[in-house]
Amino acid sequence: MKVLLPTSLPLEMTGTHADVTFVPYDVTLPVPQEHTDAEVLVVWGNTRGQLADSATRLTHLRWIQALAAGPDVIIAAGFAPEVVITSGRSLHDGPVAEHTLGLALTAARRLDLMHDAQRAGRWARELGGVQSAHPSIFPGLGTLDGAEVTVWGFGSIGQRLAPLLTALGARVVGVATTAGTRGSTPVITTDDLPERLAETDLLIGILPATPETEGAISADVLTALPAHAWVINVGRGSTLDEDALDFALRSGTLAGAALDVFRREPLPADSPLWTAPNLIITPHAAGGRPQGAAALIEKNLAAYVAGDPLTNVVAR
Ligand code: OXD
Repeated sequence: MKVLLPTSLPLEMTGTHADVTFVPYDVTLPVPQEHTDAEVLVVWGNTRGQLADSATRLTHLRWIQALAAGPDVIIAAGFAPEVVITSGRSLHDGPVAEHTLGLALTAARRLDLMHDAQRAGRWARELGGVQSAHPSIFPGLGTLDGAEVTVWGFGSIGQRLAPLLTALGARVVGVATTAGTRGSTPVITTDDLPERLAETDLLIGILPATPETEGAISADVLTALPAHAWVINVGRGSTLDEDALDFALRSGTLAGAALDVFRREPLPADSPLWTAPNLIITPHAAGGRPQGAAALIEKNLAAYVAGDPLTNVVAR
C-alpha cells in the first residue's frame, strides 16, 4: 500500500508498517504519474490546484488524512464520496488557544496601539498611567479579570482555551450544539445565545465552515452585544458577516475586533477592513504548526490496516 507524505512538514514515522511504502511528495505540484496509484494521501498546506489535480488523478485513493483542523478546503476539492477524510482535529488546540489568548490580551491591553506608538517614537500617555474604564478613553477591554467571555464553537480548541481564560479571572460560557458542562465550563446552545450576548464582553468565534455556520456571527449577533464588547474570530472567515462587522466598528456599536480568518485570504488590498477602527488583523496565523501529527497518522494507519474505526472522520 502506498502512502503519500507531504514534504511541507517533518514527519518521522517510527512504527513498523509492513506492506506500507511511504512516498514523500511536494504539496505544490501534481503527484508524479508513477505515484498516482497511492491509496492514502496525507495533506498539509497543499495548494487548491494540487488538491483538485489529486482528486482527478489519484484514482486508487481510499483515505485522506488532513493535518489541518478544518477540512473545508479538502471537501471543496471534489474527491470521490467514497474517499474517507480524517481531519487534524486536536493537533492545533494548543497553538490556536495560545493565539486566541494573545488576541484577547491584546484586546484587553491594546498592545497593538502601544506598539504603533513605539514605532512612531511616541510615549502613549493615553494608554499608560491612571486608566479610565470608559471605552472612549481606553479603547480596550481593560482587563480579562471578571470579563464575560462567550466562546462560540466549543470543540477541542475552545476546551483548551477556556481554562487559560478562567485562570485570568474571566467567566467563560461555551456555545455548542448540545448544552451541558464540558470540563468545568458551562455550555449553552444558540437558543440561549441572545440572552448571553447581552452580557458578553468578549465573543470568540471558533466555528468551522459549514452550510449551517455561514454568516453565523451576523449583524443581529453584533447588534445584540453591548457597545463596549469585542469580537475575536479564529474559526473560519465564512462564519462572520464582514460588512456588518465593518459597519459596527465604524459606527461605534462595537468597541473592537481581532480577526485571524477572512472570507477571502489573503485579505484583498481593497478590503475596507484594513482601515476599520479598532480592528486587529492577523494573517491566518493561529494554527499552522500541528502538534503530534506523526502520532495521529501512525494511529490512524494502524486502524486503517486493521479495518478499525479511524479517528477524526469528517462527516460529509
Ligand atoms: C486549520 C487552520 O484548519 O489552521 O488547521 O485553519
